[in-house]
Amino acid sequence: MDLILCNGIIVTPTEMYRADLGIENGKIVAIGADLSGVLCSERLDVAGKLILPGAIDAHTHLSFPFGGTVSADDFFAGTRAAACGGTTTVFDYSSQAPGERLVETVRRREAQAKAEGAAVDFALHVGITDLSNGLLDSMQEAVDYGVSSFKIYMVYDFGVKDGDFYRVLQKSKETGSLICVHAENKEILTELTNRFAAEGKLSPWYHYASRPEFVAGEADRRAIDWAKSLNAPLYIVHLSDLEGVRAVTQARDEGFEIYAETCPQYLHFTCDVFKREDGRNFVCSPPMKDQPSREALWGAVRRGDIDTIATDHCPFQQAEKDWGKDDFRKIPNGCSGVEIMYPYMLSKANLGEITFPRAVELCAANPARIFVCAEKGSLAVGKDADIVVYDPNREFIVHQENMHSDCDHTIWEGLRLHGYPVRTYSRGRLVYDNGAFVGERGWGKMLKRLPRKR
Ligand code: DUC
Ligand code: ZN
Ligand code: ZN
Repeated sequence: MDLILCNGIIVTPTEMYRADLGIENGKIVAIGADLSGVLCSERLDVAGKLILPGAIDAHTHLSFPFGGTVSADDFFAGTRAAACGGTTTVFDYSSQAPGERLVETVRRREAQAKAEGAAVDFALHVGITDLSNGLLDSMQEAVDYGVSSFKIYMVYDFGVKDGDFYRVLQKSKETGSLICVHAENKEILTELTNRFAAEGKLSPWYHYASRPEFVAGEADRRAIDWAKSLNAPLYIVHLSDLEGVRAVTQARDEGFEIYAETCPQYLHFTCDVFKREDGRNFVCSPPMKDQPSREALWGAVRRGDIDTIATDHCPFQQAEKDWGKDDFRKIPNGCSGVEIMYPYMLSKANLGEITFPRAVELCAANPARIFVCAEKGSLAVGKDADIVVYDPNREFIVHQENMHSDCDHTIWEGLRLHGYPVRTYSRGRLVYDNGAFVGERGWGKMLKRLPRKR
């Protein structure tokens, strides 16, 4: 074997147990109570540490053209940051250009990721923006190529009309794909934005005030109703609000295949951040909501009505955020998160707020299952050796200087974490070691995924 991690505590979605874990040619090849008799090139004693599957961040925007600029992290910088936070697979939301067949979007972004040099493995979802001229039929080509998830934006200039969303949902059933939706009511948020602007109310607080709870909740309910009417699966991205939690929970109780993702920023912050002097740095869509929503999200995380944690990682440089210092409409929407997701959730586990198996389920096993990444997301023989060694006793305070993104600030500045990853392996290769990125540009491969079972 190439490497044996000995004496660690293995964490799966259902249990934690002491074992040795062996790696060969990038795969997990053995898990056993005692592998001390097995020949290997390197043996690492990880007593007192947890051995976890690498996380999967199913929601990032790398090199994303948005808000008059491009997000700060390209495929290399974003995946370097991911590796240093124990995330070994990222999904990028790649947007279809007008008139582009969806498989062309995939090929274009795959080439871009290759040129920029991803440091860990990645997969793509495609944001559908144009359904003219038979482009709906091109969903099948993308699925055949290995991309079996698409996104619909109910907001933004590039969002699609309700009827097109409905057609995509219907087509997803035929193609074995999963539709992810950014649900907010565009008409209402535009009306509120214009009203506040006319009244000269342009501070970052009005980003939230123009997109309050009901703007997301109403759209969540509508999207879920359409999926229910077609009996099509639906995945709600970045769920942020109490009404949305209720809608998801109810639909699931009724037996519908509705999945929900939330992000650390909605679990940790409330809309109060928009009153801060640096409130513009927190502007993302949907915005963080009030305390009852935050509590509802934690409740759903604990009882299993939220399936995944992802980040919506889409950072912009301080100078770009400053464009909207006096006018929230000019702030590029998005924040950093990819490096902090797993440490944040694991720290919550370490503090007893959720269990370690639940953190692993939310951050690794569930995204692998929902988005059909058969080789990822769990510690089992035959899986890719995407592994995190976690020290539950290491205290860590987030500072811009100890992060690995190309962005020049972080909304997580000063966050105190209890426990932190000390090593990350991507397909058996060490990519992060005790504070330092030790991986390589271009190591990451694109995952081609199978369609979902129909
Ligand atoms: N929301 C953001 O904040 N940034 C990127 C796209 C999105 O929907
Ligand atoms: Zn979104
Ligand atoms: Zn997003």
